[in-house]
Amino acid sequence: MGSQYPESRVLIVMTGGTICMKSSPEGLVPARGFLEAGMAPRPSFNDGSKLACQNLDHFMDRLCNPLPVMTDATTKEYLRSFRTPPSTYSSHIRYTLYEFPELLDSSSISSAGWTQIATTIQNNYFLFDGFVILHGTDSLAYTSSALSFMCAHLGKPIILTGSQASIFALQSDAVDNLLGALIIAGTFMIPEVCLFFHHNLFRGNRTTKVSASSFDAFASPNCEPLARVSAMGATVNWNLIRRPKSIAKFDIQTNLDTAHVACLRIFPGIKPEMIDGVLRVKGLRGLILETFGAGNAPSGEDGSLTAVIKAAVERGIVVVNVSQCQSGSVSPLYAPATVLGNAGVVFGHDLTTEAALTKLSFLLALPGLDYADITSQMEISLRGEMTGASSMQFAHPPSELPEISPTQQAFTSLGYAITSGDVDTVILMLDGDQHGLLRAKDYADNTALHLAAVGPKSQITRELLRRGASVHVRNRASNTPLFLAEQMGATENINLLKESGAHLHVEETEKLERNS
Ligand code: ASN
Repeated sequence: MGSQYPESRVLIVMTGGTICMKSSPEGLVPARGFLEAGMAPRPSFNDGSKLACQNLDHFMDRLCNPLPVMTDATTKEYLRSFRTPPSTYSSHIRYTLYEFPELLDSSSISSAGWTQIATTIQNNYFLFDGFVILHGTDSLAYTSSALSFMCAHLGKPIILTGSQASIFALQSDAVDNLLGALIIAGTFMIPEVCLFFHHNLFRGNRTTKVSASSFDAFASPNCEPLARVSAMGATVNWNLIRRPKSIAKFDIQTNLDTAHVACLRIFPGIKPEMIDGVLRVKGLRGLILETFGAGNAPSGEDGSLTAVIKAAVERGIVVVNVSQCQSGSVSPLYAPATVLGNAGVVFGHDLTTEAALTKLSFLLALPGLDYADITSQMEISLRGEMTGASSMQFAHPPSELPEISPTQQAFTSLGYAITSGDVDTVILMLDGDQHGLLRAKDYADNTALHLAAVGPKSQITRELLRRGASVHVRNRASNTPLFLAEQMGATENINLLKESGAHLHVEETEKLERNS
């Protein structure tokens, strides 16, 4: 069935969770066949169209940069794809679903499961525009946080979601959550690990599960949602979206060291021996301490509680202070928090426990970091997981920033400077940018990077990439900046774009071959 609208491509990865569960004598358990039984029969997930590219060999031939670990199985999965009807954004989302060999209740997820998810994304990174991970809600905030640290130089959306009731239940949040995640992943170039739930798109490493039964089960208490979905469509808060700003390709760090990190909640009456017991677990390398309010803990009789913590720090254990409160931050505001700081405890600012635990596991797994490197990295934001320390105590309420639409005049001037190779003017305009010029598009949906890719100065391409311009955005003809550069033979731009993770789509390679 033909359509006037373009298609984007999304890979859905099914790890398990209530969303795919069915009843069993033991209670709800994950069930296989989600694509055929849960999605394909629903018109909102399937417009009945066939995939244009039917032949496996043909498809494999046309793949650009196939990764060596790309498996036939994954490609066959891709060929079993379905397409949504056109969205509000005048495009279809074509998707397929890869089901993990073992589907989990997410309470059993582990570092190995996170590695499996990250590896699946890496193996298929070049084939899809975005990724949706279906996962149980119990540990969803942990997995979202872990993946955010594991994915470096991410250029495409990874959206995790699940549901509180199964897609096979009469009353369920499954369709809304999955459809919302799918449309956002296939429509908006949000290069972050996100969690979509109950109409909100959150930064994954800011989330926490707040309800065991409500459909409104997740919150992101210290960070506004990145986007909200309403009857009018999605409103993206582009001012909050982080973009990779280094010229580097997408990469993953696997095997987080969760085995040597613990988490302990302080309570009135806690004894030094209890804390010491945890701190002396064989091989322990890190402890997340959930303290009262702004980071306070009892110091114990004659400072005995502080003493056991100080001794552990001296043994090289990284102890991180996070608050038991849902929102706000730990800081040396009160004496007890300062005492902990003086004992060598790291201030975790407004990190959630989930983010603190996974971040520390991530840093402990990174090769070549010593104690000082790890503690200093714990105090700074790596993936937007914490608010800057200085804005903590007297933060103004977040302003209602309107979505900034660039004036056509500003973009036209920028386009002129790019095409005439006027590096100074381009830098001046980007430095003083009030219009969202990196995302702005011309009449043919070309971004500044599309124009620079065929412009006379590769330095301009570099400046745009350094500021976070996306290499994956396509213009109206469905072409990326790399395709335009290849078409022109602009070698320096081609190299720069590839170094930043750009790759060609199957159709683009075919077009280049036809025209050569
Ligand atoms: N126990 C389920 C899980 O996390 C809960 C859910 O998905 N709503 O897998």
